[in-house]
Amino acid sequence: MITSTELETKGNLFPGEVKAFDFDGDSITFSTENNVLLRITVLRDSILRFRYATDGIFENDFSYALDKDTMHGFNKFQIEEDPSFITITTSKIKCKVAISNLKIGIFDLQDQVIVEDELGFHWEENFEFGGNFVKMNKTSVEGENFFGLGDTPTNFNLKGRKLSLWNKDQFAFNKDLEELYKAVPFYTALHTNIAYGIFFDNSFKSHFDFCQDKRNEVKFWAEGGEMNYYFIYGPKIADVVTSYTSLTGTPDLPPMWALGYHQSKWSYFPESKVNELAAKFRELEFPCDAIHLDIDYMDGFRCFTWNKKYFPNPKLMVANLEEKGFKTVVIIDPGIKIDADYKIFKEALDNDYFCRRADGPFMRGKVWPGECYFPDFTNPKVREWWAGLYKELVGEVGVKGIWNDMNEPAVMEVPGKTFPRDVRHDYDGNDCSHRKAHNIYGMQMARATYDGVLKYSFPKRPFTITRANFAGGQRFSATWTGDNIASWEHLWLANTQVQRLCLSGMSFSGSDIGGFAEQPSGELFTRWIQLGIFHPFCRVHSSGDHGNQEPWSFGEEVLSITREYIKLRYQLLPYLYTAFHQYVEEGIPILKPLVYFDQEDVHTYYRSDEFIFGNQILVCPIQDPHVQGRRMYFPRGKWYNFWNDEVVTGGKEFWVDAPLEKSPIFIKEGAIIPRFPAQNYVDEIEIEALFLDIYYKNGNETSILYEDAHDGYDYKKGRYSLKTFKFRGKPEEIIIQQHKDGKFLTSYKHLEFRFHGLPFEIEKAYVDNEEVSLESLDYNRTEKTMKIPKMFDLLQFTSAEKL
Ligand code: MIG
Repeated sequence: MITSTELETKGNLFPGEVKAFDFDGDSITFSTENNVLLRITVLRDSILRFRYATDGIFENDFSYALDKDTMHGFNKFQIEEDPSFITITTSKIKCKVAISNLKIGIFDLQDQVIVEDELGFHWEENFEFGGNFVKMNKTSVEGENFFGLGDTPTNFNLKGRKLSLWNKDQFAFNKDLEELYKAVPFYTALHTNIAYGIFFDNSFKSHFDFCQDKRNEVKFWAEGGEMNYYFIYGPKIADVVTSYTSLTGTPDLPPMWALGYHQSKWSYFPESKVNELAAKFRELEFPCDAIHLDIDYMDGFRCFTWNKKYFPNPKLMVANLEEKGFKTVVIIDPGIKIDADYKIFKEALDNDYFCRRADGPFMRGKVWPGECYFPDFTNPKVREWWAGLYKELVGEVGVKGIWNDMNEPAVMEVPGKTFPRDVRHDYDGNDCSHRKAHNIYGMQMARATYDGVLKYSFPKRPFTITRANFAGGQRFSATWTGDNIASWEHLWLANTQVQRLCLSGMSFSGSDIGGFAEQPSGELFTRWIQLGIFHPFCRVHSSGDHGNQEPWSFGEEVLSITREYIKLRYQLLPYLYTAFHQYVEEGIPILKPLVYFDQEDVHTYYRSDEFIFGNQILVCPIQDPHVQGRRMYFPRGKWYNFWNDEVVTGGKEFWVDAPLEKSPIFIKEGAIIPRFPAQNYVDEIEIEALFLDIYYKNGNETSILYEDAHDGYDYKKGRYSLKTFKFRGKPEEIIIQQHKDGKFLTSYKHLEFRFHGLPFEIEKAYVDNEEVSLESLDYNRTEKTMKIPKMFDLLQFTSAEKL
C-alpha cells in the first residue's frame, strides 16, 4: 500500500560523489554527480557559510537576516586535496569535504571533532508545494548541549527537544509549545568545552531536532528554500554568540528612558484615566518613564487614528505627560481596516500596497478592526510609505515609542491563525509566497516602523518594540515574550525565555511582568518585579480584564517592596546602559546565562534559574510561592551578598534567604558598580555625584562604565565617555587605575566611592601618585565612603603599616 507521505514526496535524495570543485575569492564551489552544488564561503577564520543547490543553480543570494554592514574579517585559508577529502584550513578550524558523498566534518586545529555530518545534506521533493524540503543531519558528540533558538518556551538546554519555527500568535501559551511569536534559527552547541553555532538562514518554516529522534543526531530542515547555514566556531560560547550577533547586527543605543520602567495595560483610556495613572506614579514616587496605550486609543482600531471621544487632544495630552517625565508609547498593528473613507486604507489600495492571494484578490482577514487588508512589508516601497505614516503620530503628536503587535501575522478565526500559504510577497524583488515570507513579515513591519520612528524622532533616538521577529530583527526593535499568564510557571518561563533571547542576539527583551492573562497574587507580582528589573526591557502589562496590575493594586506592602526594586533598577541604570553599550558595540548579551559565564563548569549546563546581569551581578529569582529562600548555584569565584556584603565562594549550591522583600542578588568580587541616585524618571535630576560601589578582592578585576547624553546621536561623533577601571587588591592595599576614552563631559564633578569588604583600615591615600589627606576625600570611616575627583588616573589606598 502507498502511504500519503509517499504520495506527496519522493523520499530522500542525496548529492552523490564530488565531480569537480572551483575557487572564487573566498568561496569554493563543489559539484556532484547528482547535479548538487555546494558553495563554502570562508567569511572569517571562525565562520564558514554552506550553501547547497539541487539543480545545479543557486537562488538569488538574498537575506533579511544579515546586517549589511557585517564585516568579513580575517579569512585566509588553505586547501589540500587527497584521494578522499578536500580540506579547507583557516587559522582556527579545518573543514573536510568527503569526495565520495559531499559530507562535511569540522575539526579544530588539534584535530578534535567539532561537528560532523551524519546523513549530511539531503532533500525531499514535495509535490504538493512543488519544491524541496531541504535537510541536514549531523552527529552529536556524547554529552553535547544546545542553547538558543529565540523565544522557545522550554527548558534552557534544548537537548532532547524537537521544535519548529513558524511565527504564531499564541494567547496564554504554555511551556513546551512548539511554535511561538519569533523565528531565530540559530543555536549554540557545547561539548568537551568546545562551543560552535549553527545559523540556518532560511525563512521558510524550519525544524530542529536536538537528539530527540536519535540520541546522537541533530537535524535541521526547512520546508523550502536553500540549505544555507553558517557554522560559527567558538571555542567559547561568548565567541559564538558575539560572532552571530555581528553577522545579524545589533541595534543602536536606545534612549536611556526606554530602559526605565514602563506601565501598560490593555487599555488605558480615556485621557483622564491616563492622567490619573501618571499622577499616581508621581504621588507615590514610584519611578516610571513610559505609559503604553493599547488598541483602544484608536478610532475603531484604525491604525494612525485617535478616538477623539477618549482622546480629544492627543498632542496636548502627550505634551502634558512629557512635562511630568512620561513618554507615550502607542500600539500599531498591521491589519488595515477595509473602509473606503479611511485615508490610510485608500492610499494603500491606490498604490497596490496590500498583500494579494496567488490568484489575484487581496488577502483579507479578520483582526481587531474587523475585516482588514495587510500591507506587504516585504516590499521596500510599502516600508517607505509605512515609515512616512509616523510623521503625524511621532513627528507632530509627539509619541515617543511604537509598539508593533499581531505581526506574526495574526489573523482571527481561521485555521492556522495566519495568512494562507499562497499569499504573494515582494520579498524585496524576490517574489515569493507566504511560505517563505511568513517568518519575516513581522521583522519587516518592525523595520518599516523603526525607519519611520527614527526619521520623525530625530535628533532624538527612537524606541520600538515588536512581538514577532526573525533573526537579525534586533537591529530594528526591542521585543517582549507575548501573552503569558499570571502563574509561577510563567515567571520561570520569562526568566528562561529572556536568557534565551539574549543568546539569540535579541538582548533588548522582557516579559509582561505579572502576567498578561489572569491576575497575579501580590506575592507573584512582587517576585516578578524582582526578576523584571534585571530584564533589559521592563514593563508591566496585562490584558486588563482580570483586575488591575498597577503596582499599588496589591496593597501597601507590595507597593513599597516593588518600589524599592524599581528604584534599584533606576540606580543601576548606568550599569545597565554600559551593558547595553557592550551589546551594541560587540554583540555581548546583556544577560549571561551561567553556561555563558563559565562553560568549563559542567554544573552550569542545565542551570537556568541563575544568570549574570551585565558582567558582574548574579541574580536568582524566586520562582515559587510561600518561600523564605531557596538553594541557588553560585558560579566559580567569590560573590558578595548585595544585601549584607557576606561573601560566598562559588562552584557550589547554597541556601540563600529570600523573604519577600529580599530577592537573591550577588556581586562579583573586585567589581566596581556605578550607581545613580534614585529618580522618578530618567534625567529628572542633574546627577551631582556618581556612586561607585567597590567590592574588594585580593586580586584583579576590570569594570567598565559607558556614559553619554542619554539620548541623541552625539555619541556617534565621539561624545561619549568610556571608562575602564582596573582594580587590584592586596591584603593591605588597593590600586584603581582609570583609563578614559571619548569626548563626553559628564555633568557630575566627583565620584562617591563606597568600599565593601575591605580587609584593612585605610590610613593613606594617593591620587595620581600624590599623597592626599583622608579629610580632603571626606573619608567616612564607618560608612567606608569617600569623594574622589572624577578625572583621576591612579588611586592607591593603603593601611598605615604598609608604608
Ligand atoms: O489579540 O492589543 O500580545 O500585548 O495587549 C490581542 C491587545 C492583541 C496581543 C498583545 C497584547 C495586547 C493585545 N494584543
